[in-house]
Amino acid sequence: MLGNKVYEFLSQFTDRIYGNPGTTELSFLKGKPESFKYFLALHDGIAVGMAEGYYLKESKLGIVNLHASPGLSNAMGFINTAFLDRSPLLIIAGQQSSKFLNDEPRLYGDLTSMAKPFTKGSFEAKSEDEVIRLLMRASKLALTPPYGPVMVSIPEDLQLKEATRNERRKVKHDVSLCCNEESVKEVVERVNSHERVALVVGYEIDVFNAHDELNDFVIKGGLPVYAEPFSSRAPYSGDSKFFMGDLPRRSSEINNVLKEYSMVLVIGGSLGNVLFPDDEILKGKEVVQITQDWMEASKRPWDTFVCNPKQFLKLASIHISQHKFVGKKVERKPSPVDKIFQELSGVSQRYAVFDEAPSYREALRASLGYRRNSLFSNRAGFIGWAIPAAFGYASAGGSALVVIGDGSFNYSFQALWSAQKYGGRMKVLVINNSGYNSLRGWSGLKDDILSPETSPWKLASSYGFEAKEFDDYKRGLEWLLSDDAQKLVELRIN
Ligand SMILES: Cc1ncc(C[n+]2csc(CCOP(=O)(O)OP(=O)(O)O)c2C)c(N)n1
Repeated sequence: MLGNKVYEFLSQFTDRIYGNPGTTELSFLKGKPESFKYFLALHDGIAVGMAEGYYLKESKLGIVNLHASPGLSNAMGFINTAFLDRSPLLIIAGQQSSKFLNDEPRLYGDLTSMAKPFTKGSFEAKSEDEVIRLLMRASKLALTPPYGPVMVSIPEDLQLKEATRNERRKVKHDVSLCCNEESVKEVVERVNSHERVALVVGYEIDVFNAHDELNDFVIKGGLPVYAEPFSSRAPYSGDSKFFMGDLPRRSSEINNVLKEYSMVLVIGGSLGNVLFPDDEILKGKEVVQITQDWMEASKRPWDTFVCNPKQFLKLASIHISQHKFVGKKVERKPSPVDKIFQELSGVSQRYAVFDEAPSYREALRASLGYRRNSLFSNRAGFIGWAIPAAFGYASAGGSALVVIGDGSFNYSFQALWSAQKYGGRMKVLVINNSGYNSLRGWSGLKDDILSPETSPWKLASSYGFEAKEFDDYKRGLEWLLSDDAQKLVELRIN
């Protein structure tokens, strides 16, 4: 049966799938061997977020199962987020029976068109013999840098048929994105010809595990380091005297921070991912950008080199000359949560922190600092991601701590049901400031619309996820972190 062969194929990447099935996926479930785990999510999008968290822990292809047109369309926000996060996912959606697609029965949809804007590719099998080939194509596409989600739609009747083609080949796929040595030298010569150069680094440093190479380059060059705006993963974990902080959320503020530098070298990230694009970024300045991501590079008006940032840094360290260190730190206003987060300093040595506290991201980073593979958020500005992603991470044996606002909590707390069912070391800290504090702050509106009052700890408890509310933050954090049990603590700040 084709269904068995599909799992045989998938098992070269992973031993699990995250999903939420319906009638059109029942034939897909029939082929599943006992050894292949299926993590049930109580919402289609949440399954995608979980698969992203699994990838963040394991650096392996995350596999998702979604239900035809209702499930795929319901998951779009999460798929778009995985696309912008450059997370490699293989999304397998069930489709109605291949013989009657023309009748457009209930659950039918044009799945390939639906998924197209949010994926690197989307395909639908027309026959049982085509399925494994399409899965092969999709997994290669997902795992080619820049990584991303790819969707394959399989009509439900095909899974139960015998595929006559016998595809036993394993997928061997290596795209290392080598850097041209001459280009690296040319870039470094430009850096050496300037006295004041700022380095802006981003999430690709963590994706490619280039922290040591970056630190070496920074020390040899004596260069100040800034994190890209809204960095989604630790962009730096080196000698902190060189680290000047995270670039702000507004492009005009970024221009202000970087105005004293005559050249900016961007490695492994983006200057374009600002929340408030209120000015042209670095207009007229000499900027050179190294990224593995051709989609990112093609959007920028300055010189871009598409190659592996780890290899770039390795080669660049040979040629960089020492600059007189001059750095201007990014200023940050004190936050009412500073005292809470100071209690968390050091926690990222025990837990990967999933950040979704919109008002407090700078405060959280200031207290935790950056350590490799220990801080995750999404690049899309999407709330509802952190709890599913943290569970996906914990489901693969990682330890995860979610720091989340009460507003964001309400988008996907159903993931706590999966956490409670399947286990995994997972903690949740909810900062409850009575609704959408960030939106109140930016708008100046005190409107009721921006202040939904909820009790996240009660919602978590309803799924059997141990949860409490505390007035005393020290006691609350002590209770949360005193053992390995799954727990949620809610702290109210007003
Ligand atoms: C999917 C999605 N819907 C809506 C928004 C808009 N949004 C941004 S922040 C925010 C409020 C978040 O509230 P909370 O988590 O309590 O954080 P706070 O604003 O209080 O810091 C909303 C609704 C979004 N970013 N993503």
